[in-house]
Amino acid sequence: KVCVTIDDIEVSVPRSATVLEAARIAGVDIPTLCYLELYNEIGACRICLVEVEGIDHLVAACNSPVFDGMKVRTDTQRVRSSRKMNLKLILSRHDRRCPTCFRNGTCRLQELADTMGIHEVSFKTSFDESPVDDRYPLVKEPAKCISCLRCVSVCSKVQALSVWGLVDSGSRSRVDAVAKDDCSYCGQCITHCPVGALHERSDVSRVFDAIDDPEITTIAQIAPSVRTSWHEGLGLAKDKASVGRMVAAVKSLGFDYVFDTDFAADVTIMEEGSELLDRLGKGGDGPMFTSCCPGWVRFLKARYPELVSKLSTTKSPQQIFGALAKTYYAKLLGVDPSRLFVVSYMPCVAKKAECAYPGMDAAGTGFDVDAVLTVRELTRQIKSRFLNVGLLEERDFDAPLGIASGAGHIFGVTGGVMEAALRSAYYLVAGKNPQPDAFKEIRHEGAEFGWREKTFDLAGRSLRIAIASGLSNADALCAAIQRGDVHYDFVEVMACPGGCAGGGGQPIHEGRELAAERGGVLRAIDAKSAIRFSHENPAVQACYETFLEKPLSELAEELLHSDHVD
Ligand code: HC1
Ligand code: SF4
Repeated sequence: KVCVTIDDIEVSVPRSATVLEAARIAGVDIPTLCYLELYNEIGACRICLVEVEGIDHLVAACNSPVFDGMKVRTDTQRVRSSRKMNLKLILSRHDRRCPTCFRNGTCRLQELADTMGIHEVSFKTSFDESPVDDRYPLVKEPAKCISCLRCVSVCSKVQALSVWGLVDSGSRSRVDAVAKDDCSYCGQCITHCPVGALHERSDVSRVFDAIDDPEITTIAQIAPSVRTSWHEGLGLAKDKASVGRMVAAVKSLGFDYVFDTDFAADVTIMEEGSELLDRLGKGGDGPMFTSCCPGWVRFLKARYPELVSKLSTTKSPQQIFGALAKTYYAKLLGVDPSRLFVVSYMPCVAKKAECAYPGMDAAGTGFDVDAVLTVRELTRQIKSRFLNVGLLEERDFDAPLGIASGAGHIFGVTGGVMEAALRSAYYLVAGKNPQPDAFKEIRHEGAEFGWREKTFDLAGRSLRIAIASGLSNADALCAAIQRGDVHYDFVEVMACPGGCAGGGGQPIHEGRELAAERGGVLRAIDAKSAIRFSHENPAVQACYETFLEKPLSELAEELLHSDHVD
């Protein structure tokens, strides 16, 4: 430990600490902009400048190490005016069209300009006027980029990809996509961008158009983890943000039916659990990979094409929902499936790409899922209708595609798909249920997500499983499988750290990672669920009895499986 003085406050801090960390220990707030703990400690923006006794120039607090006896001043006239000057220079290269920006209200640059008292910028303004390309689910707005390099760091360090890079030099240097085809569309660059330079393609108006069309029956499905975060951008207190109120809010937008993706997650388990036992029975070369995360599927195809055959052929719950909505449910309604418009509310950007993949058209209407909106887009929709959500009366999901088990709910948290699958696979092998929490050892404690492995006894049969979230963990796991260092029967991978709870379509909170907290909400919902097993979901049982017949039936294969080839 070393002794450091920050603005007359003496603190003892680890020798490896930075000035920023020491200040935080002392309870002194130093403003930051480009800084991202662990991933982007590069001092690029020069907003965290401080004065250090004995050093002539100001230093960036985020990447300057402390030394014993160090005396730091964080709020002198010189510090304040230098920070202001640096922020004005950054603002002069930014388009400053705040009122029409997706990040209006959640932008770190906007917040800093306000708190630092900058309400005019006299420098000549010049920003990158390259056109915006919105053909892809993930959109870059060059005019808003401040070259903080957070996207570059998150993409490479957390996701083991290098889609973003610094191009050109000098005053022309800027961040651009340098390996576009490798993009998994996980959206982690969006949730870590401090400004509006990166965002999802907006599909909001397409959805409102469908809702307003009297000829169209609109159906919404809501993904597991949306129920943990839908309120975050609305300023709605947690205790008011019940699942029933979320359903009421989505119904208020004008949908004819509001259903639960978690119903389809239960169907996924029926298919994927049966597929696993089938593959094990055939003694195939393991492991079987889960395939519900399109970010992971894109990553595997790009990085490890030789492992693609190990992906489960079972479609994701989003796509199973779409396929069943436009076949099974269209029949129940007596409506031509071409008159149905299915909208998914997802914590995910990659799902916008998934719904348009070849083969995701089981009903022959073009798309089984017509539009995918992120939680942020849901927030915008609710706000645009001036809904006072806190006063809405709670509503139930519609039946039957709104009935789900606890196993379906935990899909949205890392390890959840695995746990749900094991609960039903045990039943299929043993002919009786395990304890619902029999496989809880696979769960992560806290927010340190990574690669975990375990061997479970499945009624006398030993099953080696692994889970990973975050693509750098997935990368390490795939490399180990290829080297033959590890051997598993079943592997769950989610591209985003913590699973969909930490998804790239979730609300953004500068510098705060909420995946663990949101995941805990899903675990609590599971624990309180009357039904804990996918195979006990009565709506799923009815769907098989009256329509699909049984898991892996010819119809189930046709509607609910894909070979991931495109
Ligand atoms: Fe997910 Fe899934 S859990 S992939 O994260 O398998 O997006 O929440 O909807 O499809 O169910 C996302 C979440 C989601 C699918 C399910
Ligand atoms: Fe999308 Fe979830 Fe995968 Fe992230 S983990 S890419 S949010 S499906």
